[in-house]
Amino acid sequence: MMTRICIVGLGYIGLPTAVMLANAGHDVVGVDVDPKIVENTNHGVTTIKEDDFNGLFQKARATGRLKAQASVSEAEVFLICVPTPFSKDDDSKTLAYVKEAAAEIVKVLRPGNLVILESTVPPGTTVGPLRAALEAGGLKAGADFHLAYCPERLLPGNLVHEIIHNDKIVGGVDMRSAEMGAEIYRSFVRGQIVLTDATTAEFVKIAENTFGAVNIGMANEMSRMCENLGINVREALELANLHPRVNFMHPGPGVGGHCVPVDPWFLVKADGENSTVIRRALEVNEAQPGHVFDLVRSALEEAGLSVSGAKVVVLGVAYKKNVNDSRESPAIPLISALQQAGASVVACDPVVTEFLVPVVSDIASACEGADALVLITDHDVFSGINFNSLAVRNKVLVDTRNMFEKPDGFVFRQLGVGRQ
Ligand code: SAJ
Repeated sequence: MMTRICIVGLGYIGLPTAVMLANAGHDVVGVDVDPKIVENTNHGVTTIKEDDFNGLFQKARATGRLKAQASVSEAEVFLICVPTPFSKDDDSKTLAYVKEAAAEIVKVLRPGNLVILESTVPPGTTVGPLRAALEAGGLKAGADFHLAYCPERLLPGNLVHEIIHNDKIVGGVDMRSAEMGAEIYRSFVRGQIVLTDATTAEFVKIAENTFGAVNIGMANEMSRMCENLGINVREALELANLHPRVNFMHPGPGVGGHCVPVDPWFLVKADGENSTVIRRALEVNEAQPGHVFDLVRSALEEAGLSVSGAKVVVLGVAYKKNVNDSRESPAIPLISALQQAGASVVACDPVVTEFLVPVVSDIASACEGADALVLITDHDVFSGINFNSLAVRNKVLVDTRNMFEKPDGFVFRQLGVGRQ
């Protein structure tokens, strides 16, 4: 059945969802406050670089059922996919965009409509502030209109596959709302669609990213232990993972991206008394770039150099391999620590084009005259580097992802690998 759907927020989640719904036969209007995004969407242009996405986007446009515009208009279903920024010392921004979206929707909300929130939010938001904002127009959620929370859980880099095949949690403020939400997603989701209440669904979303943060935090702690014990953390954790009920993730230079280092703070903020393990894991992960700095300093010292005055090349500024996204990347605090200690830093990343400091994409020219190289992101393009062909001034390499073998003649440090 064709439904008129208005999606507020045409970002990394909103636009792909709009595309899937239009291709499934719905009449979709996408709304964004950024006029550039509206114009681009209407001209078939997007910054989302994901396998198979562009084809689906162009197909949706060709149906004539996908349009973008600046303001919210009447629909049967409203989907909110806006950012929910987090700041440790200022809670006021988190729900600002959700509330703005709700205020726009209220103006056109009719009895029988369904409103779905996809953005990650503190548990209690849907039945609390969102419901209150939507009821400001006089209609009651659950009685006059329907309201559900349906979190996204898409992995950047595998978006198209996951938007179709992942299981979807649909949390309603009442059963009818959850059932109506499920019906919308059923038009393109092939994974299971599981119904629950809105607050459980909000909690589940954050619990998923908390699992990642705590697991990686444990691996990062163990990587320091292994350095002290003179063993290799990756080998140790791979062997531990042979146990049928153990599943360690990997240690690394720190945790970036817009989800894993951020979302668990919503739980810590909401219930600090019961989130000691979670808070500690976040702090361990946040301290990891400082540990990488120590590895760089100790490797430079072994080569008779100091950080001050050294030219240090940071290989990779993306938060993870093969993506052009550097949000919350551990490269950011590492670069600022190196600069504060007097190093001159060159950021080298053939995948990322926009970053806080200029990025050099050519590896050989970035490394010319370098005193130390430090690998932060394990992009595939770095795997073939022939270190001895680079015109470095001093041979020092720090590998935070266990990507390389020790190149001949180099002082070599690997995160989580102790020296025996
Ligand atoms: N990382 C490690 N060790 C690992 C895995 C990741 O240090 O074993 C680091 C990465 O280098 C990166 C960060 O963690 O800096 C996050 O990377 P990621 O690939 O785990 O996650 P994202 O942010 O790209 O996507 C996450 C995914 N969630 C989880 O892995 C728990 C995705 O499934 C979520 O739906 C998405 O966040 C989201 O939207 O919340």
